[in-house]
Amino acid sequence: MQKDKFFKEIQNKTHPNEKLVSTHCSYCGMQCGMNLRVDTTTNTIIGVEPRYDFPVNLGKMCPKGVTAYQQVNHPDRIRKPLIRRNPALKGTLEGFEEASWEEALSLIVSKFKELQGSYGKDTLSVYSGVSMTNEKCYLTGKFARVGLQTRYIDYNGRFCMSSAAAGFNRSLGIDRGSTVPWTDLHETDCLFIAGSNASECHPTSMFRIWEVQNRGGYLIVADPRETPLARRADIHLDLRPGTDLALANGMLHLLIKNGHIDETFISQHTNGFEETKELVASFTPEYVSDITGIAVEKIIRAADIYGRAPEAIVMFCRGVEQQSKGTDNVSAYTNMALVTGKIGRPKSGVATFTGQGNGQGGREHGQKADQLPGYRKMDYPEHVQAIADAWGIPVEEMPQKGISAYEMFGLMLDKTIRALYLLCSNPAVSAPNQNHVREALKSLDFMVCVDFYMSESAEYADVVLPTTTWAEDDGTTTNLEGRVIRHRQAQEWYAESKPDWWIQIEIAKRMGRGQYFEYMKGPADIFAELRRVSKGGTADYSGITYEKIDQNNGVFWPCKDESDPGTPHLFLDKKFYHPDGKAKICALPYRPPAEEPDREYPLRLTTGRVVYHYLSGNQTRRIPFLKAMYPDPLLEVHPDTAKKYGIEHGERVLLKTRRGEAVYQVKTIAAIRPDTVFVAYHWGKEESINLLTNPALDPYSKMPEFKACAAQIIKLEKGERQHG
Ligand SMILES: Nc1nc2c(c(=O)[nH]1)N[C@H]1C(S)=C(S)[C@@H](COP(=O)(O)OP(=O)(O)OC[C@H]3O[C@@H](n4cnc5c(=O)[nH]c(N)nc54)[C@H](O)[C@@H]3O)O[C@H]1N2
Ligand SMILES: Nc1nc2c(c(=O)[nH]1)N[C@H]1C(S)=C(S)[C@@H](COP(=O)(O)OP(=O)(O)OC[C@H]3O[C@@H](n4cnc5c(=O)[nH]c(N)nc54)[C@H](O)[C@@H]3O)O[C@H]1N2
Ligand code: SF4
Ligand SMILES: [Mo]
Repeated sequence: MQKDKFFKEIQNKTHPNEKLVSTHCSYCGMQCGMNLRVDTTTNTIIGVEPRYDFPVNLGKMCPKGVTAYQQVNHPDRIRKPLIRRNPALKGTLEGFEEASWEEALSLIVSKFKELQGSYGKDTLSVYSGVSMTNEKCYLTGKFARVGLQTRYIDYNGRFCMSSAAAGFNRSLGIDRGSTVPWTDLHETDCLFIAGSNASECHPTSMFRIWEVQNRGGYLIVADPRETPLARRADIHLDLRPGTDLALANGMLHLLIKNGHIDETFISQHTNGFEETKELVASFTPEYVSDITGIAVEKIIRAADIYGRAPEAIVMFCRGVEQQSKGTDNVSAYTNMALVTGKIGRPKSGVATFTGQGNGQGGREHGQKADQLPGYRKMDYPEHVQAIADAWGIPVEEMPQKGISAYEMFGLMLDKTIRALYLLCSNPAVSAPNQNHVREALKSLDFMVCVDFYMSESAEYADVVLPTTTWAEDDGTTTNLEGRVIRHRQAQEWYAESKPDWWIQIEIAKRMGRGQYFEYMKGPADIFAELRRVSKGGTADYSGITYEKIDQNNGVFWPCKDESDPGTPHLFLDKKFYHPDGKAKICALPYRPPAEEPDREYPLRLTTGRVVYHYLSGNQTRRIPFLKAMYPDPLLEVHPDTAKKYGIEHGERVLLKTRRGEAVYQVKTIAAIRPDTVFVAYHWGKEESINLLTNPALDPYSKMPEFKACAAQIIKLEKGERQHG
């Protein structure tokens, strides 16, 4: 209480020429509350302080968050639209000249019209991202389908949340990343966390996780690396990359065998148990140990602890989802909660750590190839009709569904897609199998890139449009709990940059579709439309208003009318979102990763993140502190493995897979399995680990297998490629 009073007092203390603007961090799904400090004499952002009054982070922030404000007035900001006058320089940052908005927009629209005239409407494509507000994400889907009238739109969440989405939809009939609010985490008795490096990727969750143990509860972690989270765990299930499905089935086998299941819950609220029970009968601890490499005793103990815990939450992240069976992994771990009935009540449930700032909201409102706002699905004619009606277009005008992000690059190469409008993503770093992706971008007849910095992807563009950062616009995001929150404009639009929604409205107008894009009040009008259009969908935002968000520190969807307080806990009424109200327990046979180690490529390569950088690194590699802390990518190798290859800590070696190779400096580290190596993916060009990754796609989510492929290390001769 005293702390509350203290923070209330200091929170509003500012310097004489300073105001605080209450908003949220630009980076991960935690969406930590922060105040931007604004100098009122110059009206510029000069710093940040954490917000103690936001219940998710309670005043905590990580190294990215406390330096995020430095993006806003960074000298690398693009100031004016850029047009590449010399197309021969494609693939470089050369050949761009500054232009007026009028000239840039006219050029874009004339090219789009010309290409559509020759090759049909679907020759255009849109590839977007979810570092944007709900307002922008929603508008981007409408911009593609109504403004440009193309079927080809997909987004970077395909590489992020798509397996969680597909798994949750299949198991629970709804895709909200967490069934409980984050304020439940520290009150549970057991956290079972698979494939998450929360200590580096969702750092402000950690105080809740430690609190579970402080209260006498348990932490179980499944990860091939001994992350800080794994090191503090009661049990570290140190599995081989790509073997989660065997582990999850093994947990189920033991929960059933030990009588830790809830038969009443299973019979009243689920389908599929008998079939699943039969399937997991063969997943004995010995069999699971053979596949995963985890000691038998650890498997038994983990199942026992989870089974006995009165309340427990199963959590996971990209470690299990970015596999060619990511969807199955999600459903298989969700099975644990369903057979034990530890779901649909406070302090028990399942949760994925949503990745990007608006990774949740951005996947609900129509940026996905097969989905429309409110989480409507294009497979259902009545859903398509509902949105066509809401948008006021004849249903015949609604484009067909498109295809997934990685598959779009194939269509660029075969010239089905000839133009790309890229925003809020940097696929020339973040997509798998880079050699293929870069070739595809290069093959385009025309490409627009919208960003506030030049990026590796902008090098392939014909026109680059400068946009505003998160701190220069109003709007909402939906955090990893499903809580809709507000971002506020703290500074005027930088130089000549414009928000993504402004640009899309201008292009739509010039494409002759202006009547569908009338938003006098900008984000507020777009949000009003989003609310209306989402009504009746699974992700129903119709009862959420800006005022209600302000009054309640956010509102959880679904929220069906203005008197509805929102839904922090899902399924309290034990009603799941399938038509019969039941959840699905899924029988999922084990299958190995798409590529297993062999004599030529004997190691398992897995990829991910470090605390100091964010995604493709385009935002964080420019922040002096973050760059100084982690300047270059490192290849993590177990000391025994290093010895076997005759390589030493600090040495530069060649890492190679069937798709590509790159030179990395070695970091020997005992906290990784000897059969596994790890590289973070925040760097581009010849340092990009995605030159090596496997684009094998999950059949349901179309998620690439970023987390497991076969690799070899080649020692370099003295002097050979020693300088990166
Ligand atoms: N610092 C930082 N934080 C971030 C981000 C960032 O770029 N930097 N990005 C944000 C985004 S968009 C995302 S999606 C999240 C990602 O957050 P996380 O998923 O937590 O991060 P990753 O490093 O991709 O992978 C997580 C863990 O999976 C483990 N792993 C690898 N292979 C396997 C496997 O086969 N099975 C299991 N069980 N584990 C495996 C890795 O060793 C790693 O510790 O982070 C968000 N937060
Ligand atoms: N090997 C490997 N590859 C991976 C992963 C992995 O674990 N391993 N993880 C995958 C995951 S989970 C993700 S989320 C993806 C992310 O990969 P990307 O989508 O490439 O991620 P970002 O670096 O966020 O790219 C965003 C770009 O948009 C800009 N930007 C930021 N905000 C805005 C905005 O509001 N508007 C516009 N127009 N631009 C903006 C930024 O400056 C940046 O250049 O990478 C995936 N790739
Ligand atoms: S934990 Fe995520 S939201 Fe919070 S400060 Fe760090 S990057 Fe920002
Ligand atoms: Mo992500």
